[in-house]
Amino acid sequence: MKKIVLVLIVFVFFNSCSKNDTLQFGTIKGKVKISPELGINNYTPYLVSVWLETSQIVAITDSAGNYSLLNIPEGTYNIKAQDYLNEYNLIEGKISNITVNGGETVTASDIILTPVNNNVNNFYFNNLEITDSTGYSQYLYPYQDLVVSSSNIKLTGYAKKNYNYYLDTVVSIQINENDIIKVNTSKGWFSQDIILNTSKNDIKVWIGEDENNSNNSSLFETTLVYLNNIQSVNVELNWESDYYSISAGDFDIHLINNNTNDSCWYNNTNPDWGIEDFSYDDPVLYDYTNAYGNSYGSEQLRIYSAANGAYTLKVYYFSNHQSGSTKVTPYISLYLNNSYQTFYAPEAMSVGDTWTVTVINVPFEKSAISINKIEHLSTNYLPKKK
Ligand SMILES: [Ca+2]
Ligand SMILES: [Ca+2]
Repeated sequence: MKKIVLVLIVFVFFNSCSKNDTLQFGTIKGKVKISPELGINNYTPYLVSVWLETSQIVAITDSAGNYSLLNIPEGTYNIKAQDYLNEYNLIEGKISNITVNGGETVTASDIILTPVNNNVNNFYFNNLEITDSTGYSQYLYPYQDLVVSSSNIKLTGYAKKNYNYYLDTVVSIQINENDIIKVNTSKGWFSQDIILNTSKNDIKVWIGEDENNSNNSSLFETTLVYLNNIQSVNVELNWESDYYSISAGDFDIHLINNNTNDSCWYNNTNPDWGIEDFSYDDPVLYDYTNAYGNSYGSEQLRIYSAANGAYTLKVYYFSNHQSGSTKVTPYISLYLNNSYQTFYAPEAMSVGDTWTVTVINVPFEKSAISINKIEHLSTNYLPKKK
């Protein structure tokens, strides 16, 4: 034991003597490479910064990735190197414990560059768009309902693994629950013809071949709506009185879905009819203010494209907000796609009367048949105002 301690003391003594005598300098040479796991074959580590940790000594690589760190005081060092694959992707490498002796040149092991943020935003899409048969293009946005005019469309975009600037990848596309389509990218770009179902199409696009789509970081979801046969409904309700013009009275549109017996009216202005969670077949009721600023003005009801079925249109005379006249004759303008009809109540109505105007059949095989029947204070089936 005593012997070992003595040897150590002698070693320290000689070592410190030589340092104090003259400061010695050496050189470190080496090479910077990119990790082969990234699959980036044509990366050139040219003008990459290389430096000694805990010193100001820096070098820049030549076009073969070689560097020389000069005039390094004797000692042991860590060496770092950094470069950018592109504006987003910093790559970095480090080697440790390289010892330099005075007057010598050390050849260090290669510095291997890998992405700094390997786990952050690994994947990304750009310029995802669809083009229909007429050449009309629209960009896609996540969780959007986008209406397209044909069932055959082209889906194009740019897809990359973030750190992998050069390597092409595979994009997987799934429409509703159909088979997954796999398409190779070319310099990141891909293009695929797809066929849509009528109405709603849930689109999923992700980077990679993973069937289970477990890597959700790359998942892009949106909805494309193809309506091959638009059945638009537009109802406008107006009325006049013999005394106070349109301010007299408050009439309400009731459009009843005969399949479900649900009514769209001012207290149920936007029910989900037809396909669930799909807005294009839902009615929307607009209750306008009148010339006096009251909310009981004219009313309008629209369906972008109604689901097949029968819809009964009624008008209810809720109340007369004016003193004076109570007898009022409302009228309906009905647009079924481009065909237009006007219906007048067959007689002036009193408060509490219900006018059954027509039944609208979808698809529109013919114009809506007028029923034009008024029931006087006899109906309790229409919802009451709260
Ligand atoms: Ca009303
Ligand atoms: Ca719906």
